[in-house]
Amino acid sequence: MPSAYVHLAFLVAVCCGDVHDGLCTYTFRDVCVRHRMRDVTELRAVVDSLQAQLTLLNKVVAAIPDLRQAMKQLEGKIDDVKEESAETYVSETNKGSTGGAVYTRWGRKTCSGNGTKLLYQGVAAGSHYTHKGGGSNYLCMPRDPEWGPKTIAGFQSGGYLYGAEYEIFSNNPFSNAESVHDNDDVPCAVCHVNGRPTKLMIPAKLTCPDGWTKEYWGYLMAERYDHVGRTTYVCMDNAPEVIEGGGQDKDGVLFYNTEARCGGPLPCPNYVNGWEITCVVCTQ
Ligand SMILES: [Ca+2]
Ligand SMILES: [Ca+2]
Repeated sequence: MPSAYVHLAFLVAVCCGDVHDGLCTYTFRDVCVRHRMRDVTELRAVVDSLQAQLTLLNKVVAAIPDLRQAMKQLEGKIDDVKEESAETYVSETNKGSTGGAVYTRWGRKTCSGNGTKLLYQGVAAGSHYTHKGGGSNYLCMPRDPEWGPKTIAGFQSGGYLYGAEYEIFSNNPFSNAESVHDNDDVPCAVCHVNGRPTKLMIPAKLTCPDGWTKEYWGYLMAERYDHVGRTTYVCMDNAPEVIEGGGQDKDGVLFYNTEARCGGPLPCPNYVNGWEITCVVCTQ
């Protein structure tokens, strides 16, 4: 049996190998032709596949310059993002080290500016409007005072502190005029602004300089012109709140609107006689 297989293998090799046609029978030649036809078909399929791959490869090669350009642009953008990120970090770090600004929002109980935090809510106070001495600034007094270890009962003729009222009987320019009235008591909020270390109050302006953040706007208020006690000017919020139950006429330290007076160096007619001066509080 092994010798028969060897003989058969020999004939197939001769017929298909094109060595000598005389040794081949029709059957073997036919087998070989069919084998070769099948080979040719498979070969064509392989060639077609290779051509398709070659076409694809050519397209990829053709796209390489564009890809390189796109990669360069991408690398540039990555560098920009890295740089921006580093700058932001430095900026935020610096902001953290400066601690931010603190301002009093007169007439309000809360802080509503972007990034602000209420340090405490209180009531406005100061020296009596009939007193010549004492402090001249308005204070924002906490509602729950903490006392020292020793206090002395009675008055010993020191300075006196009084709560504050709106004196707006005849001129109430506020945007919520129906909610705030003459003799109402005045709240205040002390606000911390994170990351914006500088605070600025601009009288007679409603807008802040470029790059600054508006905290609030309002009307410039102080004591009345003919009262013996003077106060600092402060910016009262344009929509002030009141302290509940504080509408009686008790007086104390008072808040009056400040009106423009022409006839002097104030640049009129930009300023108008009798108009209430506005204000804006800005931070950066
Ligand atoms: Ca009053
Ligand atoms: Ca007026």
